[in-house]
Amino acid sequence: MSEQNQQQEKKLIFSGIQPTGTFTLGNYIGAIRNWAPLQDEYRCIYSVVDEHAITVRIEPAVLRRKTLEAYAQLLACGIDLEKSLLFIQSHVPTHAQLSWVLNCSAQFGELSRMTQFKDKSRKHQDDINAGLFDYPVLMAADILVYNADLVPIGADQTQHLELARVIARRFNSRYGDTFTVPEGYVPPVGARIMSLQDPTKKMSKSDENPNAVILILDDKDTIIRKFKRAVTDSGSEIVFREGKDGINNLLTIYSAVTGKSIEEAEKEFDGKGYGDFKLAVGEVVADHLAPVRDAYARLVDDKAYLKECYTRCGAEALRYSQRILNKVYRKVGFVASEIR
Ligand code: ATP
Ligand code: LTN
Repeated sequence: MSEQNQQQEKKLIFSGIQPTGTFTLGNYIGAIRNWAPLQDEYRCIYSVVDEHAITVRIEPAVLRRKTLEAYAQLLACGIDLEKSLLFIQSHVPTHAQLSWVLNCSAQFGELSRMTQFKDKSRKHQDDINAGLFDYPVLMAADILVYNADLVPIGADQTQHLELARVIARRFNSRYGDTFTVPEGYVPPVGARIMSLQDPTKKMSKSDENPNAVILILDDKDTIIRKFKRAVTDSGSEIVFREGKDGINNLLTIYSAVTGKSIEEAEKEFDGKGYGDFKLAVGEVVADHLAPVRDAYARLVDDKAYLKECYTRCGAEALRYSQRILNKVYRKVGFVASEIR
């Protein structure tokens, strides 16, 4: 089989991440680090979704800076542009164009039931804008405009993916077979990394307490200090058990980073104290993230290189998605245009 045919035989993956801050160890273990190994088996298309980011208030200068930083962080985490595409969502207008068409296949009731919308409208009561409500339709467009087969997501995004599947099926039954109905791919280990200060809450980049969150660009001393301060319990045993949320979280992190099972980790630390264990987790996390931090430092100031990367990938994503958008426009009955 020719290399090009093999390439076309491969299933297609799409995933996106919002540039709303430096990525956390939770984003990394639950999402980003799973993207790199998929690149050999699948054709992968990844995007920094800046259009999603303006559904909550963000300063224009901050968004611009964070978008470029997010792009550099993803490259530093191993997205390989020889194998995959990585682009900025607003550079590829087909997403927003398809999202308008899909709006007319999405129901008000469905969108009202989305828990992220309910959470975010509670959090931003002074700005419950239509974009916040429509967020999942743009996400559906991101995926369907490439006819992606598989979508790597964290557990919190499964409701949005299910809606994308509903919209795809509804469109197909109304207008004839057009979209692939995508499958979700939730990573088996570390789908939910918890806050170091309140281990009943997920680690989140918008947390106001910096000690609760490990950022992938934190230096070694900072990482070790944050783990030393991690909230645990009044016991002394390093075992994964109900009620030991702090220790469970640290064991999950240790296991996700070293590749050892939880049982192996429990054995390794049998008889040791919490202090030693926290230090060991801090060490392995810092060593694991060091190459990411180094690669990021090399990339982030090379604005010309970043521009060349996102321009090339964006142009290719546009070409690819334009074909699918044209088909959609034909199916819904828009008059063919020579302008596009
Ligand atoms: P924010 O604080 O801005 O809401 P966040 O840190 O919660 O952001 P998102 O940008 O919503 O993260 O998510 C990016 C990706 O990282 C998603 O796929 C999400 O499922 C995953 N993710 C986020 N937090 C965690 C976590 N604590 N554990 C595992 N995966 C996570
Ligand atoms: N909603 C996702 C980000 C996102 C996404 C996508 C993920 C936007 N479009 C398409 C997968 C596929 C989030 O907040 N993590």
